[in-house]
Amino acid sequence: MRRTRIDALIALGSNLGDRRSHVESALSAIADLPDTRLLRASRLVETAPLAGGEPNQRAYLNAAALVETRLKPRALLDLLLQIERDHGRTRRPGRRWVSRTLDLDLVLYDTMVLETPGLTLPHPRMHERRFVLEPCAQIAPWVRHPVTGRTVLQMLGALRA
Ligand code: A4P
Ligand code: MG
Repeated sequence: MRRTRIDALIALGSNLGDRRSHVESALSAIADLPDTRLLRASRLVETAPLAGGEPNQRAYLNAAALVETRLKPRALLDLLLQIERDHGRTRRPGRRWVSRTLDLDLVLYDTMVLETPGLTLPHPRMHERRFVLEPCAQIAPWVRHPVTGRTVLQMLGALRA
């Protein structure tokens, strides 16, 4: 056994092309990751695009997945970025919040707090995003933010207030 199993939360989003197929196929790809088991997947939720991004974007389909993994966080993120590329995701430097076939964010990796150029944990904007917290609350409402100590359900409740 290489290392202990860790629970991680992944957020999925798509607003370009066949959104449902991209998100469902990404969930299958996550289930097939090495040393990783898909524990729970949320329903797909349609959400309005964030204001401030590219104008006139289509609505997103968002979802979340809870996995148990033996992969280290950077290895897990690299495989998630590969799944994005496999689904036609392209990036143009300097452009933010543009339409995408697939976005996979590593929201939480157990209680790890990390700030490196390529990976920040927890995801720095998770607590303020309904499109992340709502699907996460379907599958893992009890999971806590390692810095604030608040559960996913409490963070979602704070947005509703
Ligand atoms: N990166 C660092 N930490 C992480 C992490 N924890 N998880 C790095 C994933 N990636 C992480 O990501 C840029 C780089 O962040 C990656 O290469 C990785 O090394 P990106 O996906 O190209 O950036 P982005 O997604 O365009 O920007 P940003 O600010 O991360 O945006 P978000 O937060 O992903 O938001 N509206 C709705 N309704 N639903 C959505 O899903 N998504 C966005 C994008 C905007 N509006 C939306 C939605
Ligand atoms: Mg992203």
